[in-house]
Amino acid sequence: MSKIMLVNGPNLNTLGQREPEIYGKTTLQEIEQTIQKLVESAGHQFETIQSNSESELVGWIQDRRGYDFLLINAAAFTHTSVALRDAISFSDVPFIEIHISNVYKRESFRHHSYLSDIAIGVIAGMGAKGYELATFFALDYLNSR
Ligand code: DHK
Repeated sequence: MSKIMLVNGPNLNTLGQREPEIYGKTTLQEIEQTIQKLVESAGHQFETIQSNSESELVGWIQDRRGYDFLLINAAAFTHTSVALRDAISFSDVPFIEIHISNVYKRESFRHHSYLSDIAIGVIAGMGAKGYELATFFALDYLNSR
């Protein structure tokens, strides 16, 4: 049994209400429930966190050093946080970087990520479905280890 973690960063608690033309109408709770079902029905353990606090996310990821797989939408911290990058590197957990929107079609400050070059892969622009696609990848990855 592997441990898969889903991490969501700042403002993603407002999904469903926040700029639905960009982020869609699916709520974070719906996303978390969908991913939990996928992970648990494959026989793995699931844990999730959403935080608006960089410090809380860093602490949580540090504490999960050696877990098996991380699915992370760091939201705005993607573009700003060396601290989050360092925590993920320390945790030594393989991960997929997720973005709901296609960040490359948006403002140029969203084009840079502090995480992409240390991620296994990046999913952007596929809406809430991106979380499911990342989970399918993670399950496959863990199966083939
Ligand atoms: C979510 C955010 O909150 C933004 O700050 C990022 C990302 C994009 C997303 O598309 O999921 O720039």
